[in-house]
Amino acid sequence: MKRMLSGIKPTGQLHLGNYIGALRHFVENQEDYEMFAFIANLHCITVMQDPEELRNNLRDCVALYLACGLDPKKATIFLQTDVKAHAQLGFIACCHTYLGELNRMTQFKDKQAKGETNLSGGLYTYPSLMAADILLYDADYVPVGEDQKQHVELTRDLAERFNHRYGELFKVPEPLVSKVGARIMSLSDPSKKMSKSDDNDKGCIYLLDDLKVARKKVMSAVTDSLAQVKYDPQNQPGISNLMQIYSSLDNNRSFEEIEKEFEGKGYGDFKRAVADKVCATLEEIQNRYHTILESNLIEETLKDGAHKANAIADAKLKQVQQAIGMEIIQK
Ligand code: AQP
Repeated sequence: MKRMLSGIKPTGQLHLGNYIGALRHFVENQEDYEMFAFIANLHCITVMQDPEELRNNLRDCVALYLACGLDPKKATIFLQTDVKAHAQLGFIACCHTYLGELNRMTQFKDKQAKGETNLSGGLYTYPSLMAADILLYDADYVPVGEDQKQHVELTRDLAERFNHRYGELFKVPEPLVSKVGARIMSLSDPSKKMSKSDDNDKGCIYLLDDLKVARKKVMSAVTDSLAQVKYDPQNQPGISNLMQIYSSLDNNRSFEEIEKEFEGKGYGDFKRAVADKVCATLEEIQNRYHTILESNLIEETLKDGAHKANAIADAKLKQVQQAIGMEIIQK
């Protein structure tokens, strides 16, 4: 069975972009692949976190993985820090990454360009850690949103570099980026990605948003004055973004079908239909989330997941350290 790995960093509350671009694919893929889904709690401290908030976000992130449909019997769900090999291989990967490569990573460049100050060394080198996350498990595929594709490409380069220098060590993974929903945009500014760290809350629908609040965010989403429901990201970015959301939450219905459904209707009708779909999805997830919080499924899932992940990651780390010549005694 082919192996797949992906993670989400709990830098805030998970949002609809995380669900559409990543989580729903984890859930679909757990049926056909050996799925590893982790919570990237090392990556999330690359930007300053409030400890209390982080603890809550971590718990919510695991609960939401489960509430969205990840099944601990089918997928290995674990916390990154419960598997120490991530940090260890992360450092080794960092030592094999060129500064030029890190300088080209757009996520860091974007934050720099926005004039953000006090950016950490961890944020700069995080693509190397992400490469280690993937390579430890010899993942065949990595389902990601569009923004993370560049990091998977760096991972491929690093895998090939290691294999060339030390002999066959790693599988070269493929990024899996879905055609629809790989980049859900902010509802209040469709030129920007929907993001946990967006200062403007109105643009981002959180999976745990109150349903009335979520509905209001959709109803006040920025559109245009062309008065036609048409998929045209260039000229109608707001409407096209809502169409991506609508299609993703309705079995990936084609844009042509959606255009036909709303031919001659106003934006109000279309937004109401999108809001209905969003609220139905959120309601289902939230109901399961509350049940999960009252059980001990979170603890059980993480314990079991860490056990399974450690067995694979430790063996791979040992193999790498031996190949590099970092160990004296061959255990
Ligand atoms: N807007 C999005 N549309 C589609 N996919 C998205 N993803 C994130 N935002 C969108 C995908 O979700 C997975 C987990 O991402 P992450 O939380 O680890 O990191 P991120 O991409 O940096 O997400 P945010 O929300 O923008 O976080 P902050 O604000 O902390 O930087 C990835 O597969 C990602 O592609």
